[in-house]
Amino acid sequence: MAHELPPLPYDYGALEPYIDAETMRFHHDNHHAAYVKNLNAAVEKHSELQSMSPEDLLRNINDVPEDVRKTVRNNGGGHVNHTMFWQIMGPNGGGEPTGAIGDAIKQTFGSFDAFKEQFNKAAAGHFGSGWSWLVRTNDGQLQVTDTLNQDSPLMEGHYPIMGNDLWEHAYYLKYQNRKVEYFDAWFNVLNWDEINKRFEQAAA
Ligand code: MN3
Repeated sequence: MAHELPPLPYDYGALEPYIDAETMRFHHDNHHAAYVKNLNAAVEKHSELQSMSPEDLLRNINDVPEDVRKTVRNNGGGHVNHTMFWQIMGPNGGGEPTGAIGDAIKQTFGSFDAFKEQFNKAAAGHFGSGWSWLVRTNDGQLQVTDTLNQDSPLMEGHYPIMGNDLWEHAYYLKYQNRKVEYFDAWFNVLNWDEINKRFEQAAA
């Protein structure tokens, strides 16, 4: 079964003024679509990969045949990372985290502000393209981390609860070199209900 580009769960302009409609349109319709297309082309060559979810492909990346491993890593990662990215954002988002993830963040980092500072420090300190993450590690801890390119925390056995896209395509049209401004603005579009759902899935 072929992998499919999930529809954006809201209008292109729904995250204005923090993320502009043009960026969202290019990012979803072109960038994410390309990851899906390339992933499908790669798994087409190996029937045993075709029944695997994109998450399972990443969890088992070292078992993926070598001729397509890098393509699956980059494009499977791109597909899974962006699918998460659209879901954890939304209109009327932001504010303090609610529910279980709000409690867990306070417990781990001391306060939401301290967490946000650490998260955005990881984003600002990341060189080149990649992602900044809040993950649940394989031993059950919350941790801020970052990955290169489209690498997924799933490859390390960690569960990505939320992540920000540090590629220039995510912000350059509106923010140009002011990426720290984008990292800060991004917290205003977070959908904490969805992040709570992912926190539950992480523990399951
Ligand atoms: Mn992207």
